Amino acid sequence: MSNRLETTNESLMQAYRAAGTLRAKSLGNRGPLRFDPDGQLDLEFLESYRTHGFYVFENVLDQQELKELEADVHRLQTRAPSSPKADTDTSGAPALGQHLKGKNFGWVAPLSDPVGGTLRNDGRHPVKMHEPAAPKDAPAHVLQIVLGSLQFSDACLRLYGHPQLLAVAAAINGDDFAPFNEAVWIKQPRLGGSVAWHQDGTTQWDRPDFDQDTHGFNFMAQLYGSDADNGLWVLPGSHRARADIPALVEESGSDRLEAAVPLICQPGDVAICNRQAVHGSFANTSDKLRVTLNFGFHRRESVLGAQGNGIHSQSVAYDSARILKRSEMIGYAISARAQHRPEEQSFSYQPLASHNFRWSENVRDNIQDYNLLDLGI
Ligand SMILES: O=C(O)CCC(=O)C(=O)O
Repeated sequence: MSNRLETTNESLMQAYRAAGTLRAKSLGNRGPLRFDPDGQLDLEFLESYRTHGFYVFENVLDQQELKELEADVHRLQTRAPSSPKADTDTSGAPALGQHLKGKNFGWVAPLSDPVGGTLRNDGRHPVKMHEPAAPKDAPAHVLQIVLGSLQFSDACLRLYGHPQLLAVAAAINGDDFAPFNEAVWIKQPRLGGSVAWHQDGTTQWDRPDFDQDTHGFNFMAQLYGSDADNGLWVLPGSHRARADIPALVEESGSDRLEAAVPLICQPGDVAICNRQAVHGSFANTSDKLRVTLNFGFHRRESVLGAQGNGIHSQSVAYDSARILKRSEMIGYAISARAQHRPEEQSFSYQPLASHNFRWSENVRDNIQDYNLLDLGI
């Protein structure tokens, strides 16, 4: 693309970011997690979440938790393979996860969109995003996603056992909620690629009992915050039905979907985003790093008996044994958190009420490749 076109695109993006930020701030779908004196979650957020398809819980993670997550994400980046095909890290030591079956590290060419407009992931990213020119000195690839993150980071494992967030999962998906998957998204400053507009759910749209919560939701915890420059964008209210993304792009005249808004978060805020909402992120041309810790949950009835989508794990029909096995990670996470934060009231996860999953160094090997059992629908 010529320099002149690139400059025009960037100035259109600047206007879009400014307008999107104003729209995002006007939605009012944000606030702290509130509990009554008996420890019951205040459900007032639900109406706003169900209207817009996403909600930002402010100030959920304290400084200590953020520091621990930051240290682990830093270690993940330095211990990851040094490039997509490498089996050593940047220091030449065997890279993290080499012995695993799962392919957990995802790469992207700087500022590119490798998935949009292709048939990858069941074709759920139908339109390619604009790809700004990469800086001349950019590396060939940058790390964009780490999957199965709970086996690589104890801080991520403990975050997964966060009692207040698990209470939110129960409020949305029922006490017997089931896992989806976990990932660390890393949007490198001036290099991070796009994630083309998509709805996550692929398999359950035609269920007779389909509703706005059928494909579950993701928590998106922000390490450094996020905004219109580097954040995820969501099309408010788009979670109620399957969207025609090519038509939306055509109506908008570009990948700058009209009416979409960015997730505006401070460090320690945790958003919830419906997996049916149209969402995506632009290439990160800003100077700001974004790290999002994703972990999602489903209704049990959405996954029980469902055929896996084959995107996150092998496509098989999910039975209750499979769901229980994958849910063990919730048990380990609750235990890991309780040991680290003994002053906190732990979450009691109903499906494991008669089990005792105790986290210790001795069980670390048990969670290797746990994400081969991700529940993707
Ligand atoms: O955080 C991002 O940029 C992309 C996240 C996303 O698309 C997802 O979680 O489905």
